[in-house]
Amino acid sequence: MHMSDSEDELPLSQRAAINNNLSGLALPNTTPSIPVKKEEPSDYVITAKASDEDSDDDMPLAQRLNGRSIKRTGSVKSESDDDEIPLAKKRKKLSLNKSKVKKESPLPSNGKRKKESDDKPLAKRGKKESTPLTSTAAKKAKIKEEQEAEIYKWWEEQEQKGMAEDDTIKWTKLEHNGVLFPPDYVPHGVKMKYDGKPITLSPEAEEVASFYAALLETDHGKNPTFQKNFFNDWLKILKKDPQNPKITSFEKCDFRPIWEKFERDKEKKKQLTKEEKLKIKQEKDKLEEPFLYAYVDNRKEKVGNFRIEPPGLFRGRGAHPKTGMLKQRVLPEQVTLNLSKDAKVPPAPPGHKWAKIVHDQTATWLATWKENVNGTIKYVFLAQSSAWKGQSDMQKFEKARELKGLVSKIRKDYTSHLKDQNRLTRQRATAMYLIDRLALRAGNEKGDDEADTVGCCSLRAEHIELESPNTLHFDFLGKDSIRYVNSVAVETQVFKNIKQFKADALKRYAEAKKQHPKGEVDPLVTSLFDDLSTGALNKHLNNYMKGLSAKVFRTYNASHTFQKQLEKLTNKEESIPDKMLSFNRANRDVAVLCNHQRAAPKGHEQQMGRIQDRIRALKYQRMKCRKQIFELDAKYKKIAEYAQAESDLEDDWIAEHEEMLINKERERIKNKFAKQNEKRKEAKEPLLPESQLKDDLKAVDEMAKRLAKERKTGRSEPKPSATVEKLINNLSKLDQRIAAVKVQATDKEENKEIALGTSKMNYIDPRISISWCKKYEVPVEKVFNKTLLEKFRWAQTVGPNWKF
Ligand SMILES: *[C@@H]1O[C@H](CO)[C@@H](O)[C@H](O)[C@H]1NC(C)=O
Ligand SMILES: *[C@@H]1O[C@H](CO)[C@@H](O)[C@H](O)[C@H]1NC(C)=O
Ligand SMILES: *[C@@H]1O[C@H](CO)[C@@H](O)[C@H](O)[C@H]1NC(C)=O
Ligand SMILES: *[C@@H]1O[C@H](CO)[C@@H](O)[C@H](O)[C@H]1NC(C)=O
Ligand SMILES: CC(=O)N[C@H]1CO[C@H](CO)[C@@H](O)[C@@H]1O
Repeated sequence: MHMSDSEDELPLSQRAAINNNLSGLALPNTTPSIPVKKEEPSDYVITAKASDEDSDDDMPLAQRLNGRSIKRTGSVKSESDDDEIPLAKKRKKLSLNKSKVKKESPLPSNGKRKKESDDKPLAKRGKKESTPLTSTAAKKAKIKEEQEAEIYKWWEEQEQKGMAEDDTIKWTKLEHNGVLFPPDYVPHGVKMKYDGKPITLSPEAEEVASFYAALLETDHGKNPTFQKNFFNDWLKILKKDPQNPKITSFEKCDFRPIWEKFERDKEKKKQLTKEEKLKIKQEKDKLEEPFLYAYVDNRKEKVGNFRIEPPGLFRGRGAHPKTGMLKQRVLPEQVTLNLSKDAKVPPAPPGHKWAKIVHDQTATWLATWKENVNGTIKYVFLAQSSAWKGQSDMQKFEKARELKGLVSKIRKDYTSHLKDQNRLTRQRATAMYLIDRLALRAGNEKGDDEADTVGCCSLRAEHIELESPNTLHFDFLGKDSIRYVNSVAVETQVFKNIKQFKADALKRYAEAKKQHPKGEVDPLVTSLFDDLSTGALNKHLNNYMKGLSAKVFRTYNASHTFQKQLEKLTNKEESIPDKMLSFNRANRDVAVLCNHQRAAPKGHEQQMGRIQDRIRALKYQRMKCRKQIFELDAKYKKIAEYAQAESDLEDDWIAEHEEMLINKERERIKNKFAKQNEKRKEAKEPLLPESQLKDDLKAVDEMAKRLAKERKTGRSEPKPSATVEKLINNLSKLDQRIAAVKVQATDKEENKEIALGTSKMNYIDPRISISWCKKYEVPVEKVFNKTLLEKFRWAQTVGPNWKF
């Protein structure tokens, strides 16, 4: 049971976005803020949006200046206060060599728990020599071992070289096979209707119509913005081929015939046999195989998402103004590959050529292209488990730990600057306070075409209400259009400052209105921090520590809070499910802090219902078990612990449940019979006679009769082999299982509107979780799924007493 996989319940569209992040198809997220990143091809204008979860915080200054800049008013001597900042503390070298790590992970002295696990990487654990291996298990273990031999354990090396962050050389040899393109479109020929009549479309127009038709019954398909954007783009495609019918009205379009075709396809797909499904999967695997790995300095590394996203209609999160627009097919002519000079250039698909082949040794991307809807640059990187990603992750968390040592100085500085004469300094100090205390994003400029989302520097007057004496009420759309609503009591001086900035902003608004009574007023007029740009803020942060950004504050706060909460909540004596509940609660506190909210998953109520059913089914077993004990020894009837009734099992429910059990048993017997005969058929042995099935089913009828009788008598007949001891043993097992499922239910309910994955993946130092697991004897697999285990392999070396 993986309690952590909250993303599984996300609506598909969001899941896709998350997977996208996972795959690394995004800007690198740990690059320092000021220098223009080498990884970003400079000949593109990069929109102030990256698909990676948080890369916005780190938007380099130069890019920011590409966009509109908030007007600086009255910042007379604004740069001078940089001089007041003490030199950034010298960065401590990462010292994660082996001996140090060992020292940090002493085994517990009580000897209670000398597990093989402590210093071994996870992949080596869990393989007990004593376990007899079946031949397939042995094979699997062997493959695993071989794979492990290929893992580059960079964290065990003395010197940390090639950290992904700077513009140093990252590789001398880089080989890979490029990217996998989605298959070409194959027209289905199903005619949609226009004005009630079937129409014939060119393949390209049919393809785009089909994108919409597939979504006909979804919220997207019914969203007017989505419809409008789709329709506009579709008209352009229709005009490309003069043979296409003249279409002018969306209302006259009837996409249902295509939708129905897709529904039929779905049905057919469901009916495929196992073999057919396997064959499809094998074909897909074969197609993907060449792209799975890259070779970096002759080291085999998994590639992240090497698949070019197929064309489709853009969905976007929140009320994205571009929702429904056509995301065009990406052609090889748009894709640039990064390889070493001596590497073989992979052939482009037949009839095509690559946009460019480059040999950028400072870049860690393998391929890049520009997506047409947002104009975002997409990259193919190595997988999360790769050395580059791991190194940049580790560096990110080391940076956050470094901030731990600096934060009191930073706080002291901004606290005194809150009252500075200089307005910019005051604004900056106020923003710093919000970033530090509220874990807000820095926020950057956006083009008009993006959903209206803000971070700290782009807060406007209308986003904060003030309540005396010192409470701020925030309400704005943060990144990915997630609403941030929060009320906080702040320091008096912060309250005063915000009050002043808000009054100034409203005054500017009134003046602008006076000057252009009819025209629309630029919303930026009401910016609270009108003197402060994200770039200037980041520059200021960099004076404390290279690479310090709002994101480092978030990482620091998230990790710090998580560790503190974990320590507070975990109880050594608890069961593992209870410990996991504590873990998830600490994770939840962090997710709330980072505002990682989500809409309750669509199936949540049903899922909760199913869990309740499971609890009831277990209670039913417990009830039967108790009654059987009474049959064997009536004295237990008088012991309160055994005598209690299952209060929430109603008679009607019991009858229904038993009917279900009986039907299930019947199905099971029939299936077993069919399977046995299938096997015999293959082995050319004589088949079992139908009469045997009949006999087997008779036992079920008897079970039904017995249960019906037991319902009347209120007793239950124990198995012939049953003893009181065995039954009591079973009873206590049932108690445990019921408790575990109840904990799971609580966890799920508390998780309903919080996404744990993002903070776990991006903000919480994995070493905290791993040392917690070691300290409290919780298997690491309970807290990290497979992806995260691989991603955080480097963190496995910490011991139970490691501290963030
Ligand atoms: C455009 O940006 C949004 C974020 O606002 C993102 O969710 C989406 O994936 C981007 N679109 C494409 C086609 O990449
Ligand atoms: C983290 O943020 C919270 C506010 O959400 C704040 O109260 C707390 O002081 C911060 N903790 C650290 C360690 O920065
Ligand atoms: C105890 O539980 C196990 C598993 O649920 C079951 O197979 C067994 O028959 C039970 N023992 C008795 C004596 O009923
Ligand atoms: C593992 O968890 C992460 C974050 O919690 C999630 O994004 C990812 O999809 C999960 N992967 C798998 C294979 O379940
Ligand atoms: C897209 C692109 O060409 N990016 C970079 C690739 O590497 C060269 C240097 O080898 C850079 O100049 C490019 O900007």
